[in-house]
Amino acid sequence: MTQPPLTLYLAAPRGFCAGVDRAIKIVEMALQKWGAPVYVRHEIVHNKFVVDSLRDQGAVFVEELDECPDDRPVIFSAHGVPKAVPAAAEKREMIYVDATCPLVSKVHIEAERHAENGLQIVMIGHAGHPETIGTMGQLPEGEVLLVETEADVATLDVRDPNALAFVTQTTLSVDDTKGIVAALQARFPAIIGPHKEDICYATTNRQAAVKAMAGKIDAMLVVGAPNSSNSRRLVEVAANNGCAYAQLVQRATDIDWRALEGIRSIGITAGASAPEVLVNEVIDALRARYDVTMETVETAQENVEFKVPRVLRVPA
Ligand code: 2E7
Ligand code: F3S
Repeated sequence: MTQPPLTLYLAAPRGFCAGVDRAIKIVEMALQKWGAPVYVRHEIVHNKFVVDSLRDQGAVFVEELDECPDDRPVIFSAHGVPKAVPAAAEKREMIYVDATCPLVSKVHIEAERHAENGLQIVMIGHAGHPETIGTMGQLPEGEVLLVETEADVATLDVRDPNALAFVTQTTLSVDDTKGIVAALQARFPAIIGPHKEDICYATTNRQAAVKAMAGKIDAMLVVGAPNSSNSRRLVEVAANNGCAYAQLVQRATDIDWRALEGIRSIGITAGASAPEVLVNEVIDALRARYDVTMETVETAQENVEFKVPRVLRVPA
């Protein structure tokens, strides 16, 4: 039986970023150094496949430090943690390793520096997301105000409109954030911020690749988890840029084949926490049903690498 033709556009860059790579390696190194169990506070990155495979190697995932025993090492996830978390680990004399992405640590330092200069901070981010909780938790409660939308800017109750700075989550929509930053600058002309925002290179590049293909595809599949902020943004970017059907899939079994009926072209990308094996699984599933012609849509090349500590340092 002949299969219907399908042009598959593969986004590049896609999938793992340097911060994810580093965080996973830190867990693997900790398991090698200390043996199982090694505790990990929060999913090291938001991907079930990654978490399950580390769990198989002896990692134990918990949400709070209280759930860890004093005498086993604990790793903090790539998304970052409030200052209170390492402080509590130190008080309990625990061994801990911080796998926070260096680009998130940079934002933490930025926020602290602004506060030292007497500025109140506005964080653009998603309420309840661990990165937002971690960044806001670098400073005492009330020092960081959260805005999620342009509408939130209008109702912000600040201490002094002339002593403000903003920081952002690293995985936001580039386009939505532009609007929020513009609204902040319009209401508070003296507000200080980074050159544009704190959205990281990986988020920016993955969104740009999706944008470049969104107008020419009938459907878009984003490989990623429902709790992965950057992956969900990729679905939105596709939908907002002319793609009629954009769906997040954790793996091939999530594909809704009925929804794909009649399509002639499809785009595939993956969030920063989604391993390439899952992308290949999705491609194989498409190949089983269609006569696939593949094209890569490359909008940037990435060569970012973050050093993994050679020896995991135990805090003094
Ligand atoms: C850390 C940071 O684990 P993710 O899906 O996280 P998000 O923040 O997108 O939900 O992706 C990797 C990652 C991205 N940002 C890890 Cl701060
Ligand atoms: Fe870091 Fe950006 Fe990845 S903040 S963990 S490089 S998505």
